[in-house]
Amino acid sequence: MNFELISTDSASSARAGVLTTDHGVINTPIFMPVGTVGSVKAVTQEQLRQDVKAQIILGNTYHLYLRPGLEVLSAAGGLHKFNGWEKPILTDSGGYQVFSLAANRKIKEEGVVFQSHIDGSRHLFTPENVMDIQRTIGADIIMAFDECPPYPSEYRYAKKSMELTHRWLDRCIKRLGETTPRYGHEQTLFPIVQGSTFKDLRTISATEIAARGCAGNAIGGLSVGEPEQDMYEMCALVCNILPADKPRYLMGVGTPWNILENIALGVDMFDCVMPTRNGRNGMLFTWNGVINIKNKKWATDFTPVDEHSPCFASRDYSKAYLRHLFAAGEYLGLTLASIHNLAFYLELITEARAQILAGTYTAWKNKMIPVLKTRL
Ligand code: PRF
Repeated sequence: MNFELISTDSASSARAGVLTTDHGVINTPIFMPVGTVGSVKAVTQEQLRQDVKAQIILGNTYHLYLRPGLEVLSAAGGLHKFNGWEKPILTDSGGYQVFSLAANRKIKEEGVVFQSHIDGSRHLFTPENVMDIQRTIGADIIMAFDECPPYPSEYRYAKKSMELTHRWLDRCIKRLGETTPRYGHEQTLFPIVQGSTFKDLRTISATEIAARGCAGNAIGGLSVGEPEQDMYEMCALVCNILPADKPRYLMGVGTPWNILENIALGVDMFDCVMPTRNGRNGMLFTWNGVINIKNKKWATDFTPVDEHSPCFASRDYSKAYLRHLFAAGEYLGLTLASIHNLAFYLELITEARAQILAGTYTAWKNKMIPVLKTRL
């Protein structure tokens, strides 16, 4: 994997770059649609390519390991072959899902014992087997196995958890070094900074993670319920410590305005379920602000969902029609809302990149944020 920085904003830490993987090039900053089980919910791979213009998608180790399982993924020749997505894939390590989804989880030095949310079966995730599983899935970017402490956490717990995450990281690095890619393409490890909302812990964690010299770095443990200002403060602190010549990935963030603010702090990569999950719930993000499409006020509004978007799902269907689809419980509503929101996120981040390249990012961001937050 190679990362080339093209431009840095003069008034902020925003950067534009190019990340090259064996499955293709990613222009940064980038948003990665979430395809938890190897499918971005309600959206086809064709639509992701053509309409959303996704450059990379995310999968989850936890879900893919439980279903379809490693036997099927291995026989398929990896996730790219299995789901027909030939562009880059990043897999999260399960270090987050095991805490948010699994039952009866127990954290030990060795790893995490948990029960499947599907059938209650018992499993053990260790840094070593999580590396092996991600090798088998065949992701281009592999995440380290971490613990994401809840918010709020006691200082003592956050410190112990962070230290465990660092020890697990060294085991991840060792295991990955002892194994080889299964399908011929390169697989790159991103370690994850933790430390909850404690500045000294974040400083220690970012310093430790930077010292490992990995090809890219991630920031975890944010957007877990802390005030937005705390997220920005931690993100700024960590970005100032992580190496400037490596991509920085802020995990699980966030709203359109969160993304613009964190780009200004030096983040290059984002993922979040919000455009798809909230979309399926009728919440649409547009260039004019936020729409609740279920609202009665749209019943006879025959204007496009978002006239500023080139995407068919935003331009060729009216708010009234989409509201009707939601009211009638039609599957097409879920698909159109998901495609619209994802296309919007990709348009927004593509425009952010253009503004960085033009040297106008900060002024543009400050003008855009109040518009994006408007409740229509
Ligand atoms: N760790 C991992 N995945 C994550 C997170 C984390 O801290 C978050 C936190 N926002 C989202 N996804 N492994």
